[in-house]
Amino acid sequence: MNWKEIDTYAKHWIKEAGERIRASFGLELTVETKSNANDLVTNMDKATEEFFYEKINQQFPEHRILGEEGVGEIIQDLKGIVWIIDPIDGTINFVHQQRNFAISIGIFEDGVGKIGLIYDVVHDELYHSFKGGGAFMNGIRLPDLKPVPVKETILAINASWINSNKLIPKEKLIKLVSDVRGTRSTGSAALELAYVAAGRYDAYVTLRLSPWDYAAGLLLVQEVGGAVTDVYGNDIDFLKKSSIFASRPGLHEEMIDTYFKNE
Ligand code: 2AM
Ligand code: CA
Repeated sequence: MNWKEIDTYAKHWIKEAGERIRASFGLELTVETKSNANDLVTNMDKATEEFFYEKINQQFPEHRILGEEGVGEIIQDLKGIVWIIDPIDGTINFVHQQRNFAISIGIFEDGVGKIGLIYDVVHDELYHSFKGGGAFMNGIRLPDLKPVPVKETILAINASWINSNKLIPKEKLIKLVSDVRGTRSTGSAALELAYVAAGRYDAYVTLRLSPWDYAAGLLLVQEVGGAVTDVYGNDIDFLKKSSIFASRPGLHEEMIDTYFKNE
């Protein structure tokens, strides 16, 4: 398998897709809802996923695609090469802000993550990782993550999880947000994970994400020595929805034991 070639095409296509999204800002957007009134999808989500499908299918017909908008075939295993794609992660931000969204692509071989790509379209920042080869932002290598104590942590968390969730007692999350130095919420899981990889956030916790939201970000964070599991410390199954906890090394165990595990 020529991974250098796959990597070059993937980077080229993600930039081209971003260019198309930027060009769409002047045009009228069609917004529809999916599972609920806050679950948005636009014509650009669909067009962008179709763009990747056509490019990948033409260049690498044996590769498969697991995409949020369901353009590829139904995927029930990760045999061979699978591209896990979120054409626009942070669709609410895309619709309301025209920023703080990203294209997210994780490329896997027989279930092993090889390439992670997250493109912050508006800021023209491309986060990229290659298994064993490091992680980069616009070609600049991201240094390995060093531990920080909880009291110095910038934690990315969406406030709605503190209000109600099925996995962690509310009181524990309230204690966590008061113990850390500060909390942030960006509204794009892919960007939040990219920021953990870049050291801008020290940890990110969320209680329900789909594979296309976290696949690329998980690879980026792991490539710089960070840890990514579910909130109880279990490995992630890339075919399932999951809670996600990503953080600097060291911090991971402490936060799970103190704030997430049910006694
Ligand atoms: P999306 O914009 O691609 O839908 C927002 O906090 C983050 O969570 C975004 O990355 C968003 O992805 C994702 N998200 C929103 N609703 C979700 C749901 N019901 N299940 C899984 N992920 C969701
Ligand atoms: Ca999406």
